[in-house]
Amino acid sequence: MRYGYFDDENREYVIDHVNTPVPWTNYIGVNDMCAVLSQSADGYVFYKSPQYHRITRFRPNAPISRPGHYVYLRDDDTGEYWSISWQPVGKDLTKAKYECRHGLSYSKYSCEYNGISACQTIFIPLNEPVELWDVVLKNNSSRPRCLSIYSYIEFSFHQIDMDNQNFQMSLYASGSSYADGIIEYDLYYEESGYQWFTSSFEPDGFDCLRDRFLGAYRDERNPIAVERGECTGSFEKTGNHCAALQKKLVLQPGQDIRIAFLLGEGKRETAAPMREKYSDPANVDRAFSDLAAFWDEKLSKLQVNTPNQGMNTSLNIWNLYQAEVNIMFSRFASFIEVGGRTGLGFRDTSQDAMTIASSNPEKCRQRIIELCRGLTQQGYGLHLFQPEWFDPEFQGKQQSFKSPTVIPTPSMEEKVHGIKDACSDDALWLIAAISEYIKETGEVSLLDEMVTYADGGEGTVYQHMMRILDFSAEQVGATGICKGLRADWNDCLNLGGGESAMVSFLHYWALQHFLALSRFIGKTEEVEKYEKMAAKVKKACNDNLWDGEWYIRGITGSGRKIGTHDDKEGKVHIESNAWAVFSGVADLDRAVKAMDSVDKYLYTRYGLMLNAPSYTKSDDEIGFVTRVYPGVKENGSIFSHPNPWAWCAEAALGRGDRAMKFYNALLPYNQNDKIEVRQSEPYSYCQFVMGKDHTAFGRARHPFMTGSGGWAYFAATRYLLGVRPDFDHLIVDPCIPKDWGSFDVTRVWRGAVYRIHVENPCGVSKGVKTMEMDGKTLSGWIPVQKAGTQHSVHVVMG
Ligand code: IFM
Repeated sequence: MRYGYFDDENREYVIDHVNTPVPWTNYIGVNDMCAVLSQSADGYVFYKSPQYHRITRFRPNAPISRPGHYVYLRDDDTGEYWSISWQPVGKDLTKAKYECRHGLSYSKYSCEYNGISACQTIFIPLNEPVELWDVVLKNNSSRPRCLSIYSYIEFSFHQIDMDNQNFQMSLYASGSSYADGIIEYDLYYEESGYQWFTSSFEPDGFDCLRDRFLGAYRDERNPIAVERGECTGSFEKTGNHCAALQKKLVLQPGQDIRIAFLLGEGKRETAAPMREKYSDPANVDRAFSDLAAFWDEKLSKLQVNTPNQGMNTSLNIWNLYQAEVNIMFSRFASFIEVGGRTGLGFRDTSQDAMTIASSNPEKCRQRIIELCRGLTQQGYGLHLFQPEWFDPEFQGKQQSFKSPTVIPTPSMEEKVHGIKDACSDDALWLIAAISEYIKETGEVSLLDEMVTYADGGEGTVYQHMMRILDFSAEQVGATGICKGLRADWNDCLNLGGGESAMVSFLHYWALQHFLALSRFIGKTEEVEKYEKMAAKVKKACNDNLWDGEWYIRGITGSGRKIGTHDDKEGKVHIESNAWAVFSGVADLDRAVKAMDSVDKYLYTRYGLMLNAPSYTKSDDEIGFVTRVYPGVKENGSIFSHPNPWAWCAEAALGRGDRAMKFYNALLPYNQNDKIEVRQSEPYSYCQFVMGKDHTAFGRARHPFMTGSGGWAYFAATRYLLGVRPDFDHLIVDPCIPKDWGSFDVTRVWRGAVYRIHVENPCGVSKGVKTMEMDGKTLSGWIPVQKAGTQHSVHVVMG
């Protein structure tokens, strides 16, 4: 069963059955302001921080997602009313036609009902903190129609804790007012606690008080003001506030009208110029096309054309979009993560940064510096921190968007908790992010940039990298394998003083990145030192972690191996095996066996399970994972994020058919017509899909806010299609299914465009026989070309 389809030409996902099993969301905004909105326009918007500066309210975890950013229409001749998005009025879908198009940073809601067609496009211009609703109404009937149109949003207390738990002050410190077509909302105790709402028309009515607009014992489904056809003109100091503006219209047969609504950050003085600007539809169109150009630029860095249509749509549009949304809005704004946290998760941000190096090098660099500042002198990263804590620009200042009365500046002890808080993998990911950034941009000088440590002192970026590698070398258990500490990548595997196989493999991978970089810049002393470290890590791994057919997952504090052939539960794990192979620790024989075991024990038609069989008995030596229901999240679900690690491992083995089998199983696109099982958005990877040990096997949960989109993009483009930059050349080394005859990749790298056509006449998975650029033979790779130039590359596999 399907609820929509991919419209690649418009780069939209079209939901033509809007009653999806769960809300299907989109992210609006690319800068400081961001709205998370569903296919029914339910959702919320925040400015900079979903935790401290929420603008509109959202009632989380409710049976129906409410409220949202709604437009109501009323037939003033009959009194009948509906909304442009299907919800909140929720008209009978057999009588009204609804559609939602989720595009790149905008959503378009449309309906046809009762002879009136209406469309509401919501977007946020590139550099202005204002949410625009571009509304078009048309009378398709043969008689003049008297209509009323109403906007509706509900304002939120800015701090999410106050909004959800304690209203005893906020409720009496929030106020609204109306003047000259502009509603202003304020939080009296905040210096900069203002928002406004306005429209391109002179309103015929308004309400600023939620309860006056909705009416007692009613909700967004049936507001009394809409039912009666008159707003009440309410506003007040104290209470719950909304922005309802009403306009009465007469539309002649065939006539249409275009209206703008605007929700903005700041005092009412900032509203008037915005109102004037966006009352001109040409400016609305310009802002919308600027947004499209912003995405054109990003997506154009890499476009593919392969025999796998799902892969094309996903890589060309949705995976990169998901990765960019993650890097923009961290992981804390969705319908699941409802803004309860702000800040950077060290490991997540490092990986996110790595995966968008090609489309967003500036952001990647910014994150690298922020993460370096979040690294301690000892070499571990702060698991969760606010970049502002360590940003010289913010020193001694409150974040301007926070309430000065409530958020204290944290002390050093509050910021840096010591090693007890450290996760064993966090900082290792940063090494790869730095290396990929330099490969992408060629900016080797980044390594010499001085950056502070979180707990004082400073060093170059290169020195930060060495501290990270040294920390992992020091923090080892009796066997020489890295300690698990609070957790490794798997938050629920809490091995403490025990050892994590995955982290030692990761350490080896990070060392390979560092060594390649050090060789490139001629740091012989460091090369010598870290080559020795790498050899030691490799030996420790191969001496201690091999179980005969696969690699174990770790060793508990009491010395018990987990993930062995003797285990009845948690026998095989994806992380250790994929990383043993992808990192280069495993020799060919072991690598083949390990990945065959992954296929044998973990493969399902919806992707690879994280571990199998799931744990059913609690065991605190292993960690919280054993207290999670079988088949759910970290306990035996199809956790999306590590799946691409297995594709990379298969690519390293040259097994393109197996890699593509894994890839296709997880691909959300391939579940577009299985929504009765998947339930969630088919245009976004979800954090996890219920595993075989759960009754809801195949049900996906937690869209967008997961590193899976970024990793899928990174793995598929760089290791399956095989186009990846090195420090001074571009590599083309595909690993594809044998039945692919050819494919194309257009890659922009360091300002030059490479149109790469790969042919596979002999039906192989791996191996490049010849490579030519602009008619000249190349010796295995593509040297850097001048920025601004265009090149045709012809690759023959065999
Ligand atoms: O690796 C973590 C991530 O940091 C947060 N979400 C869950 C993942 C696996 O535990």
